[in-house]
Amino acid sequence: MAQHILVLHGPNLNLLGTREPDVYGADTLSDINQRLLAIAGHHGARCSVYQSNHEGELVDRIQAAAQDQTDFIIINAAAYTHTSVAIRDALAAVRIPFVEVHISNVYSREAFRHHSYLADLARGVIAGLGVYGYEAALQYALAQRT
Ligand code: CA2
Repeated sequence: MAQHILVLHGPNLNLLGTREPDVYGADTLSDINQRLLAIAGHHGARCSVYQSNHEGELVDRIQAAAQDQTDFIIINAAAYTHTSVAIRDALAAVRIPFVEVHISNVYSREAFRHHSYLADLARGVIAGLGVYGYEAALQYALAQRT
């Protein structure tokens, strides 16, 4: 069966391309998603994308991933990265390998962005490469196919 990759975007990432382009770049979330879907399709993989501003909805989508044959998760939990035990617990519960992505270099920003509730469970963390970080994570996920 084809590999199934889920890309999760957390709160406010629906605003990408409309505000703070100096921090987050000019691409919209739709631009990013379209590129990821095209790359995955080119490799014969299935890719789903999901954005929510609500913690519980992200938890629900992670739980659903355990039922829909998702093999790999790429997650930018945005601000929930730094606050959410619930998203951490959901990722730990489903035991699906994941990469954590941040568009900005969180380590060059405020101290409260330096801690992640997800990072120690992740296969890896990509931060500061702009929206290219999503594509790098996708290439990694595609390379995991057995
Ligand atoms: O750098 C990242 O990708 C972040 O996950 C983005 C989060 C921030 O809380 C994390 O510390 C780092 C914020 C996402 C907000 O997205 C916006 C996009 C455009 C305009 C305003 C906010």
